[in-house]
Amino acid sequence: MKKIVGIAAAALLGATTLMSPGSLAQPAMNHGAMPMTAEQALSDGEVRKIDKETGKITIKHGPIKHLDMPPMSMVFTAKDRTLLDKVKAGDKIRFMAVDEGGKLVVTDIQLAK
Ligand SMILES: [Cu+2]
Repeated sequence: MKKIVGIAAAALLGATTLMSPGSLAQPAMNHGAMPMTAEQALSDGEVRKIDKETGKITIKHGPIKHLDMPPMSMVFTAKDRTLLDKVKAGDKIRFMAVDEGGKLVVTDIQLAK
């Protein structure tokens, strides 16, 4: 009996995944929003400190593959200071960091869900 229930649940899960409009729409949306950075991925992080005066943000981040960086806490410069308006210390974020002549710049910040 237990086995039959398991199979039914798996079939249900499969059907839900196939029919969910969100899972289909998401990749297309991301692709359209960031055509220039298609080869780079957003990194996970947690905001530690924000300094709007200097446009700096301290992020405890996970591995950043395209920068060849292991997880650490470090200071980034915001490309646009308005990026800092939508987050606060303690927020879990996903962000795009790029190396601009040795300076690490955050070009995009999204709140992680
Ligand atoms: Cu780092």
